Amino acid sequence: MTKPFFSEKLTGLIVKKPSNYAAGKMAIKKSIEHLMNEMGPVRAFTAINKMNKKDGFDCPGCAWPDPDDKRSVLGEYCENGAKALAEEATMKKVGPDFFAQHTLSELRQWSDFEIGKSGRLTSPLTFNPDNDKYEAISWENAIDCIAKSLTSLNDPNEAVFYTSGRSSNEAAFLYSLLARRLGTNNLPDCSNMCHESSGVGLSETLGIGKGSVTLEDLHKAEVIMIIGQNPGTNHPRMLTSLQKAKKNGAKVITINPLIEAGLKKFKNPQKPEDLLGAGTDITDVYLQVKINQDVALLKAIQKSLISMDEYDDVLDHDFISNSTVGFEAMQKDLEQYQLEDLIVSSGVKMESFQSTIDILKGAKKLIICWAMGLTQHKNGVDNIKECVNLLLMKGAIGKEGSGTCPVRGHSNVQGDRTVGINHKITPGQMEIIKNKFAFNPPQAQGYDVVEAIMAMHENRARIFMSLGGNFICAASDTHYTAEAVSKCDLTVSISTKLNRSHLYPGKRGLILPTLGRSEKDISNGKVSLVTVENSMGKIQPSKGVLDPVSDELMSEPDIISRIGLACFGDHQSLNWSDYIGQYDRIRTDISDVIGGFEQYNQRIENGNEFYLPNNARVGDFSKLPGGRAHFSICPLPFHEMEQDDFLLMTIRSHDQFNTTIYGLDDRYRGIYGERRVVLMNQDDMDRMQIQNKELITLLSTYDNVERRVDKFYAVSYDIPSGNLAAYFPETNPLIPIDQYADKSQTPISKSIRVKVLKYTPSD
Ligand SMILES: Nc1nc2c(c(=O)[nH]1)N[C@H]1C(S)=C(S)[C@@H](COP(=O)(O)OP(=O)(O)OC[C@H]3O[C@@H](n4cnc5c(=O)[nH]c(N)nc54)[C@H](O)[C@@H]3O)O[C@H]1N2
Ligand SMILES: Nc1nc2c(c(=O)[nH]1)N[C@H]1C(S)=C(S)[C@@H](COP(=O)(O)OP(=O)(O)OC[C@H]3O[C@@H](n4cnc5c(=O)[nH]c(N)nc54)[C@H](O)[C@@H]3O)O[C@H]1N2
Ligand SMILES: [Mo]
Repeated sequence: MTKPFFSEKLTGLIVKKPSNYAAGKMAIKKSIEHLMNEMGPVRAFTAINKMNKKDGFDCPGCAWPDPDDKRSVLGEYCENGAKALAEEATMKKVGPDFFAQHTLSELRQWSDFEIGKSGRLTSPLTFNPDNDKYEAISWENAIDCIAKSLTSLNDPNEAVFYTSGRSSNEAAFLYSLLARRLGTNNLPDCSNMCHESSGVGLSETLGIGKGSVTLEDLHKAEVIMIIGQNPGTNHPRMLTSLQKAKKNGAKVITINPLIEAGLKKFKNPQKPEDLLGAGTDITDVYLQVKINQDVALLKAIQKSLISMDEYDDVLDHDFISNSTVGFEAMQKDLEQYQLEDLIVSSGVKMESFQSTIDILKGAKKLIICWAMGLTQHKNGVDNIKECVNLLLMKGAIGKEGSGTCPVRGHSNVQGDRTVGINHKITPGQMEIIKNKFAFNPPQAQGYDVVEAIMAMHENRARIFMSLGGNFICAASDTHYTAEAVSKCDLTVSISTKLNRSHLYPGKRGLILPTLGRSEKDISNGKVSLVTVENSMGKIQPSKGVLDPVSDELMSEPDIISRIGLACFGDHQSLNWSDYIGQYDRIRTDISDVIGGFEQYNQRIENGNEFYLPNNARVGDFSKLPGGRAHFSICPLPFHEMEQDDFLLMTIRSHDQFNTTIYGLDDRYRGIYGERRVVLMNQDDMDRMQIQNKELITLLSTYDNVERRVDKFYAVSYDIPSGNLAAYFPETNPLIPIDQYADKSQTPISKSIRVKVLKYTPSD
């Protein structure tokens, strides 16, 4: 049997009643606890007061926008923002002395919580296979080694350049330039595992892979649908916007297999009346859909609205005929389905369905928000297109208070893509790069995450660089992925904190420690600023305020410039040394090659921010075939299930940021002290004679290959029968590398077919 990848240590499960609201006093208590434990009072106070402020730094957590106008004097942050800051700006350190004491084999036995909590990386490190330890290396030698390895490849496509979404626009732009100057578009990034399905679905239907709404739109909407998203944990500041929208009269419809606390009620920690009183109800109608039955439900909604339109003014016919194509075909396709069948498949109650229709029929301003509950399925792209269908029927695109709102994950994942991190080639882009920098950029599409892993496994790729992230844990098929990465000749990880991916280096392995966003990035005696793009397409400056945890840290843009310089030297048209410590020059070059960034430096002066152009926001579909927005025909999803098969969704607890584990509680769901937990329906447990808190094994079988994770507590929970939920990344070994969404290749992290077995300890 394969050795377990993640530590199977049990940490002491306590189950309480799930919370029926989010935030409140406990959120304040937890924020203070995390800040104090990691940073101490002075550092914590200095930083938290500047987070998400115009003269400060952007929160290193999620990508939810800050208000355009007034920012709260109490601070524009939430509990999980405070945790993200505490985790990054901790005073704990892992320097060469730490690595002298621990071999990698030993560290692999630690839990991810223990690895992460060990502290910040302080010095460049190189892996010594003779003693199985990391040892200090100078910056000069590390960069020299990288440059020599990159430039001596037989084929530039043997190098892979992964990006996580924390990096600034400046760093990401240089990184994409480095890859292309080398000659490859192998630029996989975390969005391949995240909102890629949104990007593909939205581009094909609306001509832009981003959302169309602003915060102001959200405040003006009549109806907001929140599908497959858990904002109470993952985008807590969204609840403030929802509270405002509700105050303005908006109705909220939620579609989710779990009843998430933050979608029930919000007690705004910044409002005394909320802390003492009842708080704000968020959801008006809660549709407890079965996993991956959103297409069935959305079709049922569309069918009902179309049938009512015969008598009432339900659809926006002017918009449909002037701005869209494909409505008749879609309407015709819907005829093959029976309304009742769709509703039964979706699993929602008839009464709630009816209330949904009552709300939607008269509504003119509709926004649909979504996240991973829609994107991480085999039909992830269709899920998005079905949302677009509904919006288009209602004419709810390109007008105030309406539109698409894919809620992004990492704080700058959207900006990284905008400035060039893309394995796909956008038409004309390579030509612009060629003209500006006088080299021939690669014309072939590069690898995304799944393709990069396969290429490394098959020795077609042999250098793996990562700008942030924890690739091995975040990707699927963990054992296969770890094996793939370890096969490389060289792995390079530009990181703030130690994580499990560092424990699986290639034949040579380098860790380059970098500044976090909260830290001062000083060059020539001045603190530099960088820029980021939030989930709604606004560019804003970010400037760190804390003293760096170590003198040896180098900023991300400087590391990349130095690698570029060591690889290619300076040339008139691409002068890497010009970029070092001079980010305004990077921005000038971005403005020359990326649309929408004209006068970049001027427009961010004095803390100013600006929106990028967005065709869907203004209802301009001229770039799409036929010059109109597109309705789509999407089949119902199909899962080949045996009687005792379940669909498993892998989700985030309240105490984690992706693979970074802040703590062991999932407070809103009433789970404390333990992450090895599977939420299960009581009827299913009865049928299988599984006791509450009994240990189980999850087994996934695809193409006759068995993958398993052992020793998880089954916990009785309000979840549809046949569905399971467990935390990522501990369950990622269950997802086969080749099971991903059509077109976007996003792994099927939210609908893994598994069997539940009683756990039997092996000797
Ligand atoms: N604190 C914190 N903040 C974060 C993150 C974090 O880990 N911690 N991660 C960041 C990142 S990178 C991202 S992408 C976002 C992720 O934000 P979310 O997408 O909110 O994160 P998940 O925990 O994956 O939750 C998915 C939600 O979808 C629901 N769901 C699962 N399957 C289905 C389905 O088939 N249909 C429907 N309708 N719902 C379904 C789940 O019950 C859950 O409520 O958050 C970002 N913000
Ligand atoms: N099963 C399952 N798998 C999933 C998901 C899921 O829902 N289910 N979600 C997917 C999603 S949505 C995403 S976005 C991916 C996330 O994938 P990644 O982005 O690769 O993973 P993270 O856990 O966010 O990366 C954390 C690491 O980034 C480094 N880091 C943090 N801040 C910085 C910084 O400022 N600079 C640098 N250079 N490094 C930094 C630290 O070393 C930290 O350990 O995971 C995906 N994987
Ligand atoms: Mo994400």
